[in-house]
Amino acid sequence: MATWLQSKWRYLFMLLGVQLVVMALLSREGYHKRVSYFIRIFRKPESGTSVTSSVHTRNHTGSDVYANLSGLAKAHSSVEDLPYCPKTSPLIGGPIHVTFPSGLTIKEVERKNPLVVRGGRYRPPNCEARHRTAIIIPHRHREHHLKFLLYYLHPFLQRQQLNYGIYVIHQAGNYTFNRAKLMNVGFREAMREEDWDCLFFHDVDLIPEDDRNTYICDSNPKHAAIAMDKFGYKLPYKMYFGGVSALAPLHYLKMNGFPNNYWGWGGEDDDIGVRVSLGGMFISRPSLNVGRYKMIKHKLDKGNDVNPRRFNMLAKTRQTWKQDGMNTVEYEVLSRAYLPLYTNISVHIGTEAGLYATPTPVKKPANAPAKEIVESPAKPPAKPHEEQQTQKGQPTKH
Ligand code: UD2
Ligand code: MN
Repeated sequence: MATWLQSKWRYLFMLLGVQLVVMALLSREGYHKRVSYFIRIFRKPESGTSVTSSVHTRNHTGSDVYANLSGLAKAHSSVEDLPYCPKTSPLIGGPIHVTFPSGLTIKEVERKNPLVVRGGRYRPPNCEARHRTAIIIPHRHREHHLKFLLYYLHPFLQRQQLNYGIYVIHQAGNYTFNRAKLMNVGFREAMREEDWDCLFFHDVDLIPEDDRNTYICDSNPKHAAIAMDKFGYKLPYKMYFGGVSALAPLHYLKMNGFPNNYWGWGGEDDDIGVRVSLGGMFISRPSLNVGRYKMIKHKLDKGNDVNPRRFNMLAKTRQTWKQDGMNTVEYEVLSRAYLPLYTNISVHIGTEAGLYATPTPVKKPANAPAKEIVESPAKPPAKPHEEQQTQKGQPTKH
């Protein structure tokens, strides 16, 4: 009996030894995430910080967005032998519980998303994704909202088994904000990196509340944010196209992208909606109980005053859409940073008068611009920019 036990122990120790060697090798090969996953299996379940435990709380309005993901790990070393993911992801759980705990940090979001790689990229570890989706987020001075969006969006997209990437398009400087032009920049810069088959144009402050709202494209441009808390979870009007929309690259080019000349708040979303029909397409929508979003409460930002010309401009979309859009967008990328949770592209987009002309004296702030912005010297004019198209930025006519 004793000798039998002894030999059993010997085998167990040998097995453990082999495992340790394998883990050491994997660790050296750079498979840190896989190794730490194995180590986590042997440890007791995480107790969680106050932040995570408050977000983990399940209640009748939905489940924790991270609930279905804890078992995911990189199971295959080579990508070639992966089977396609099922048509409907088994990880989808329906309604998601959304709260905004004050103690959440970006480090915590990173920790919760161990399979997201540099630049905010992800692909399902166990199967080959059927869809490649880029998320384009227009941004300036909303880091607080961005943190919450990343906290919810990463696991939301992982539940849908997508191959995805998150791009934050940061408008440099303090000139009036231009949401639609930033989207055009995001489209070109994202497509330059990867052959995405769908692009989601996403306000930074909108959190999806149901993961059946799949972030893939339809055969027509899709308006995804149709039921928002701020509008009583109803569509405010039929042609509404604001918040979150999804277009395949072909849709985007068919409507000449988005307008570049809406500076300040409002109107650009309706212009985009009109462009969809001018491009010979329809607006598709998910159902009201699925296209649900919570908007983080906020005031109108500094530098994004209501655009008083928006109604006049909207009345002319039929005449202007072919002359202003993706075919005329010009900008200068100031920096591109592949951060752990997203790719940050800082961009100079100029003003109404063009890329480098200053129409009215712009008040320079006393403090330095945001850290990631690198004010690069103007490029020599002889070397044409890939961004700069044949037509120069058109001063808007009023
Ligand atoms: C509505 C629309 C939005 C857009 C806007 C008018 C909803 C939910 N959204 O949003 O899609 O049509 O009206 O322009 O109805 N942003 C910054 N920094 C700024 C200003 C804006 O990052 O200083 C970005 C950010 O992604 C934000 C988005 O632009 O979510 C829209 O701006 P907003 O949130 O101030 O406007 P809102 O909520 O009225
Ligand atoms: Mn908003």
